[in-house]
Amino acid sequence: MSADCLFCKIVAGDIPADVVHETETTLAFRDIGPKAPVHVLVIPKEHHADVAALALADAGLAGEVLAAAAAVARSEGLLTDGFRTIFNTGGYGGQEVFHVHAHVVGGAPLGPMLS
Ligand code: D5M
Repeated sequence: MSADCLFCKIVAGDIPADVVHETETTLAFRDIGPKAPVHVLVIPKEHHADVAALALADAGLAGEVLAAAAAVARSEGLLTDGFRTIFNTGGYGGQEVFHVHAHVVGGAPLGPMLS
């Protein structure tokens, strides 16, 4: 746990979240400002700043985050028409919360990747 981390506070239950999926090591909850009909964030409960740091520190846990993202896509009904999984990383990547999270977005056509 990182003291000033928003998502660590969600894991700890200190800040409420609309949780849609949970495993021993991961948590998934709806984004507070959804950019699509379905917009869920999937995080490891353990604090890692971004996906690059997570993959270097614990590739197995990175895989568990991806498996949780796929489980969310299935439970949210996104597997038939498709969805997008995004890890914003660092300043140029547009990352605002420095606890690694996968955005799982779908429920409508999303257009070209970088638009
Ligand atoms: O995305 C960070 C995302 O985190 C952004 O889409 C808003 C979301 N966010 C911020 N605070 C909350 C809370 N409290 N609940 C749910 N979602 C939240 P990034 O990739 O870092 O730019």
